[in-house]
Amino acid sequence: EYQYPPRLNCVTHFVDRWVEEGRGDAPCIISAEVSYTYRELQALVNRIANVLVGRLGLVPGGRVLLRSANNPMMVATYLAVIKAGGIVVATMPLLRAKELSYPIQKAQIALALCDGKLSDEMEKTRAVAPALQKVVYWGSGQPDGLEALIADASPDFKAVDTASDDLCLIAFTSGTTGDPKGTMHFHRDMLAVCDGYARNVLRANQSDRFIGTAPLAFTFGFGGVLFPMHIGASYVVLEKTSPDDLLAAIERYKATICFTAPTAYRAMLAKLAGRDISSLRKCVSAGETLPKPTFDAWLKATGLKLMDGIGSTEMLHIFISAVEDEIRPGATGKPVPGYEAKIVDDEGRDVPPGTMGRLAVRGPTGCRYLADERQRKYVQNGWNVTGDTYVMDDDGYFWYQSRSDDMIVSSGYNIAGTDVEAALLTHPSVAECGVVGAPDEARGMIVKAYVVLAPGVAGTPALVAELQEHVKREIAPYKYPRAIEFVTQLPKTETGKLKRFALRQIAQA
Ligand code: 3SK
Repeated sequence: EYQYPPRLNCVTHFVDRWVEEGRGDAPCIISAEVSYTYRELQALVNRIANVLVGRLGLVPGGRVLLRSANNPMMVATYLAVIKAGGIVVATMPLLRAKELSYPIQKAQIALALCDGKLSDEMEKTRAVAPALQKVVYWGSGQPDGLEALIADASPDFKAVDTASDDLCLIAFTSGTTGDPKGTMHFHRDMLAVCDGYARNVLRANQSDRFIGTAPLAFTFGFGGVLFPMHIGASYVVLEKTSPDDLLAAIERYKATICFTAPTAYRAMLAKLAGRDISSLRKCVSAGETLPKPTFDAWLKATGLKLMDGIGSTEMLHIFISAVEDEIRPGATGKPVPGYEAKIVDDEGRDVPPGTMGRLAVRGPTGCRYLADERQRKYVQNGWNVTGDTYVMDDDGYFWYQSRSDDMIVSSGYNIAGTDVEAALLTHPSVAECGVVGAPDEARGMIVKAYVVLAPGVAGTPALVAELQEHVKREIAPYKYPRAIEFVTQLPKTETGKLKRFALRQIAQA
């Protein structure tokens, strides 16, 4: 396992091989608008790859920004960039120009492929990200749009001969402290997460139909696409991902394996009446911690045991997981075969079972940051030190305790409190603020802001709404503070720094 040929372009494995092996006419990508067999997806990927290389000047190792909601073209462009020897930098569709400019400048991205629906923010981004030279839109109907460019491109394209340890993806973290980190992944990593998690833990088969709601720009989301393609199964792409949309799609497409966050399982539970989701046979829960009551309620309603898992952008996908026949409700599970996990103290020393500490992991993927001094802090002796506090019990099960850093995990989204603080501080009524996570039954956590107002400003409900709208305009709307409390002062250290820990305790009280 985890032994790959020295020359490998992973897309040949996920797409071309099925056409060569006689599964070309099997369904691959299914959506409400358009569906593709493996052969059709291969032709589309090849056309885009031809345009990337022949008309847009992509050279091996060139980085391409992808920006889209979840749709079949997002999947096709992702695979085409990699097949053409390029490196994907996929970004969350809701990010604003300010947030998009960082990965563009850091990874020196000259070319972007973008869903036309997101053109407004993309155009604004050009003004603040000088590295970006060209943007090609799809779904725009423009004469120089992607569909026009691929119309006369050949459906044949020989995958660029990459090494298995050539980069194919730079996935940016949400950035708790300071700037987001670019995590680097190789062609072989894309196969390793399939050989590790999907083959050993998920154990899907070719008749499985996967479905999920995580953004494909998030590696949790794109894993859901790779896993079926690894075995020649199919994936239902959902552009609209509300609980109602997910339930309707499971029912309509008879999905068998669902990947989503606990928040979505809880929301679906409230809407199950009259729905037939009996096609489901496996449900994976990740992106945030899975509380035991959610596990119990899903089991009662559907007869299915949620398979909890923790992954990270650094490690590409899930590295600790529950395994169906060995599930301990409330525990995340045990390391995926090929991965090792342990608990360390603040100095990086191993601690005995039963002791709380930071979760550290190593395995066939992960641990490489793009030109980042923080590599030293987060990767110690080959172990990736995560931002999660865990306990390992005597039987080797890992139990989540809390985040060790300032990340707020809300409905599966990772939100850095510092991002929200920076956005609030651009409003003239805000003198000071501190943003932390507050417990919430539906979302696990919500973003809560404590705001000290500028002199003479009154803290009214109208101002709460105004500040929330302001944040939504400044940064990705999902980061807005769902709760805002006006305070006269914030807890501070002697040197005047915000005591985030104290604020977190107040929010949790
Ligand atoms: O647990 C997570 O949040 C995660 C992050 C990245 C990739 C996969 C997963 C499950």
